Amino acid sequence: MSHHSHLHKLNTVAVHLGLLKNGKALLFSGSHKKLWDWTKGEANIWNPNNPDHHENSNLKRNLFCSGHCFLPDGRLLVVGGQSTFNYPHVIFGTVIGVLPLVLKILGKEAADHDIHTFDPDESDPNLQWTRHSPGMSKARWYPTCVTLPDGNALIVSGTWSHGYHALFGGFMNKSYQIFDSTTNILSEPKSFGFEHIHMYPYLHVLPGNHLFVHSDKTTKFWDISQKQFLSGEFVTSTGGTRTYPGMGTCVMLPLNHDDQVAKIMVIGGSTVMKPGKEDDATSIPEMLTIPLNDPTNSAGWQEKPHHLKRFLCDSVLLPDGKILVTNGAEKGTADSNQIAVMKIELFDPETETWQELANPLEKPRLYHGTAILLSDGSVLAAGSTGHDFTRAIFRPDQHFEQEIEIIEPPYMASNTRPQITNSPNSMQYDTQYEIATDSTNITKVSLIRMSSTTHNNNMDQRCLFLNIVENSATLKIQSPKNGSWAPPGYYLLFVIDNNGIPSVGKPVRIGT
Ligand SMILES: [Cu+2]
Repeated sequence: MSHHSHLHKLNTVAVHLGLLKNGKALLFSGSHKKLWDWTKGEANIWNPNNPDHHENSNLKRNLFCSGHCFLPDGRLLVVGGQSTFNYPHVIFGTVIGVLPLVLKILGKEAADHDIHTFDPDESDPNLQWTRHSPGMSKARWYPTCVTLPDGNALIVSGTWSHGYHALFGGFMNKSYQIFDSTTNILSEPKSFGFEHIHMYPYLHVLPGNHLFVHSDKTTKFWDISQKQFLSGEFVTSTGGTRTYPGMGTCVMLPLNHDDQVAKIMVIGGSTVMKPGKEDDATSIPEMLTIPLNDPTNSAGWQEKPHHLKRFLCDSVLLPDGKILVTNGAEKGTADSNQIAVMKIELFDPETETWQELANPLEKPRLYHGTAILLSDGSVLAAGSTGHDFTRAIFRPDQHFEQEIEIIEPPYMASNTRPQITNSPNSMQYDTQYEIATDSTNITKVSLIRMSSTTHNNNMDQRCLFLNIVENSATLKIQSPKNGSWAPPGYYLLFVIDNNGIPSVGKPVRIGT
C-alpha cells in the first residue's frame, strides 16, 4: 500500500477543535500570526469530504485558551478566551487594575469574561458565532466545562487574572456556574467546593449522577443533584501532576449498558508536581475503577502497563472501544517542552495492552495540539505551538502549526467494513430502535459523543456500548438509560462486526 500524505493546510491554528453534528470540523483560536493578540480571533470549518477546501467563520473575539462543550442542540458553548497579553508592563497594569479599565473604555477588553456559542445550523459566517450577554462577572482563563445529564453546562476553574497568574502563580476562579442551554442564561457563581482546583481540570459525568473531578493528582466526586462534593478523595500514586501545565490526558473507558462501575484512566503527564523544562514526562498510566452507586467506595488509582513516555498527549475513543493516544513531548512543561513524540499508540481496554501504529505522526503536535474522532472512524490531529512559545512570538510561521493531519487506525485499511443502511436520526432514552445494516455479523453497537477538545482535555468525549435486544432478521438496540449515561446531544452511532471492524458513524441526537 502506498503511503500518501494526510496533511491539509488551513489558515488557523487548531488550538481548539470540535466535530460538528454535520460531520465538519471546527477549528479556532487567535490569529495564526499573533495568537496572543487578544483583539483578533480566527476560525475555520473543514469538511473531511472536501479536504482541500475550508470555510472561514467570522470569529471576532480571540477565544485562545477557552473551554468548550457541545450543547444538546449541537451548538458549541465556548467559555472565556484570551486574557491580556503577558508582557511585564501589561502584567503590572493588569495587577493594579488600570489596564482592564482602559481596555474596557477603548472597547478592547480581553475575552476571558466571554460566553460564546457557535451554531453549525447557521450558514452565514458572520452569524455563526454569538456572544452572550452578560458574560461572566469574574474571568476564567483555562476553564473546563461539561454538559450535564439535564443538558445544561457546568463551568468550573480558570484563572481570573492573567497578570496575577503570571506574577504569583495563579489566582483561581473557585466558583461554578451553569449555562442554561434553553434560555442561554448563565447562573450566578457559587462556590464549587474544590479548594485546590487548578486550570483545566478533568470532568466526566458518571452514570448515576456523580461527576468525576480531577486536578493535579487529586480526584473528588461531585453530586450533580446536591451540587456538593462527597467526602473523601483519591490521589494518583505516581506522584506528578496529570493536569496543566504537565498534563497528559484523561479518558473514561467505554461504558457497557449494564455496568456497575466506570473506569477512568489518566495517560501521560509529568513525573513532578511543578514541572520545568528538564523534567520527564511519565510512562505510567493509572486507572480508577469507580462503583457507580458509591464512587467513594473505589479501591483507588492503580498503575497499568506502561506506554511511551509523554505529556501534552490526546486520547481518542475509537468505535471499536480501543483508545488511540497521540501527540506530545517527552520532557518539560506546557510552553517549554522537549523531544516530540511522533509515535501513535493504541490501548485495548479488554486486554489492557498497548500497541504502536505502523505510521507515526507527520508533524510534531506539542503544546496546543489536538486530536478528535471523525465520523468515518479516522482521527484528526491538529494544532501545536511548538517547543517554546516565547521564541514562537518572533517566528510564528515556524511554530504555529496550521497543517492538520488524518490518522488511520488499523480498521481503516479493511475493505469490508459493515455499513449502516438505515438508523434513527434521534433517540429518546431507554427505548428500543431498529438499525438496518448490510451485514449479518454485527456483534456490537457503540455510541460516541461528537466531541471537542483543547489543551489535551476533551470535555465531551464518551463511548457507550448499547444493549442489543434482538439480532436476527433485524438488529434492535436499547437506547441509553438516561442523561447520566449519555448526556443529551449529538453522538455517532457505529455497528461493529465479528472481526472487530466498525462501520462509518451515523450522527444521532440522543435525549430529545
Ligand atoms: Cu493555552
